[in-house]
Amino acid sequence: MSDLGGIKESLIKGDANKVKELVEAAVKEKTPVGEILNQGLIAGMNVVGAKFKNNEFYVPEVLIAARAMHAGMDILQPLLAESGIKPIGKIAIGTAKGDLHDIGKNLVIMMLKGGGFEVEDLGIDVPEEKFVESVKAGTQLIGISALLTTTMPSMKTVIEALRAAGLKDRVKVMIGGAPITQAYADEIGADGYSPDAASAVDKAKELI
Ligand code: B1M
Repeated sequence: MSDLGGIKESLIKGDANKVKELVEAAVKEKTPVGEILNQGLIAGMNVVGAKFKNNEFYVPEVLIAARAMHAGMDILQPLLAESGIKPIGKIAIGTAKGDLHDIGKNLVIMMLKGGGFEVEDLGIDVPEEKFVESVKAGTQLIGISALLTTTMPSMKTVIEALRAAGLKDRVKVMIGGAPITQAYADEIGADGYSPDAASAVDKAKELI
């Protein structure tokens, strides 16, 4: 029998080799891919998210767990495409134009992937045109991360560009980053704000 609990626990511990080994074994035993994903990898990442929220885990533990999740996802990804399991939604995330900070953005991406979303990483210093293109290609939620007070205004530019392209009612915009607040999100017309990577998953589920 597949050790889905073992996958979950190894992911929480950040043991990428063990996660890979157990996911491979589960696939060999013909365990449905959705079960491996939901009861193994996503279940583990949910615990990591909760521990991060409660300050029981810090950034390094989350990054190590995320690496373990990737080790499992690398095996499941081609099988997921074949099995027709649909992700919860499609999200594109980038760091605001002019901003090179990406540690927080990468954490948010890891957590969203762990939460069952398909995530496109648009990278750092992302101009508004790139967000617009991604919405044209079917993205349902745009995520923008900013760490500098000087790059915060470019989040508003993205929202304006989406409006100008007539796409704003097709997509939700979520923002985050150390200097960002709910008040700022309200001010620029963003649909959501989340203070940390774990809450970003809840917010994305609420918005999509
Ligand atoms: Co920079 N930097 N930095 N920096 N840097 C800060 C942000 C700063 C606060 C340091 C300081 O002065 N005390 C300051 C900003 C001041 C301000 O604007 N108020 C600053 C500055 C000034 C600069 C430069 C201008 C320095 C210079 O060159 N003179 C320069 C700017 C470069 C640029 O972007 N154009 C610069 C450069 C750099 C490095 C390249 C050296 C490096 C970045 C490396 C990298 O990211 N690959 C760096 C770093 C590491 C920092 C600090 C030390 C750490 C940032 C970080 O990664 N935090 C930072 C000081 C600090 O915070 N102590 C600082 C950890 C990360 C997990 O947290 O990103 O907040 P955070 O993400 C959180 C939440 O905010 C949230 O979830 C994450 C996890 O919980 N979240 C989201 C983030 N994005 C989200 C998106 C969401 C939802 C939630 O939805 C879409």
